[in-house]
Amino acid sequence: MAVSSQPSLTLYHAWSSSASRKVRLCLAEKGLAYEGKVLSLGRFQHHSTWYKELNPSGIVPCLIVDGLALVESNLIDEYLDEAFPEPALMPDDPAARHEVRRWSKYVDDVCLPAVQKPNWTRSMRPIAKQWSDAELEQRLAAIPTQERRDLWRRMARDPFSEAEIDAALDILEDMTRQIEAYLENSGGPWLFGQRLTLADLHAAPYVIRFEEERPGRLRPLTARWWDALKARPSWLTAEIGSYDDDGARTAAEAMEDPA
Ligand SMILES: N[C@@H](CCC(=O)N[C@@H](CS)C(=O)NCC(=O)O)C(=O)O
Repeated sequence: MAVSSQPSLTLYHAWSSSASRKVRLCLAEKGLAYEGKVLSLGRFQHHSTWYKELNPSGIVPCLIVDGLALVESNLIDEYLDEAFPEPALMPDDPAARHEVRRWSKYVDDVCLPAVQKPNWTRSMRPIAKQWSDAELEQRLAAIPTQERRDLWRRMARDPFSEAEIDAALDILEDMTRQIEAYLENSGGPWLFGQRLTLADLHAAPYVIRFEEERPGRLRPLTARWWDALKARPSWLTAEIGSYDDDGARTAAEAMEDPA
């Protein structure tokens, strides 16, 4: 529930973006009200000049707190946990806090690049393959990093092979094995025991995509954890939809570029 002293929060996000979903889940668990602004990655809104003034990396999400732009989903969620301490989404023990941060970094460093392969093949490839060479070069010039320019170039001209997508899904499967080990170790119901933490929320967007791509493969403790996560009110509030539905939704709801 929003309290009257709450600063104004505006989230620039994309419905199907895993990093955006992490922040929407955290906002929902904290019961924070915010204004959501949906960006269309297919329309390149995140690479427009006005958006790069908010987030120079040209990626989503970006949370504006009383005019200050916060970027990087892990860091945004840690900010939210510090600024709005109830309910706490980090463990009390410093070693466990370190481990949550390590997990969040692993998810961002390893699982995000992996999930992009099936995701972008589904959503961005149909758009990017239609660009002429001139249009492609013009779009690439607006992208701040070589890594992302490479990704968009691949979507336009050299799509991921089935073997590459399969290898990416293997990486996500390995993540689910690690989740099982955490649950065995902590005794559940959450990765770090009795308290739901950012570790659970940060894994969720990658588990949903793994489940969509390779259904029915979660191990027993992970399957129970997954059901419990999806049963939380935050799942509905954060509007975590199916990947394909999110695409249609974006087309209908993406914001207008500011004049
Ligand atoms: N480390 C960043 C990753 C953000 C990120 O890569 N977002 C993706 C969507 S999940 C994006 O905006 N991609 C657009 C692009 O690369 O053009 C975070 O966690 O915020």
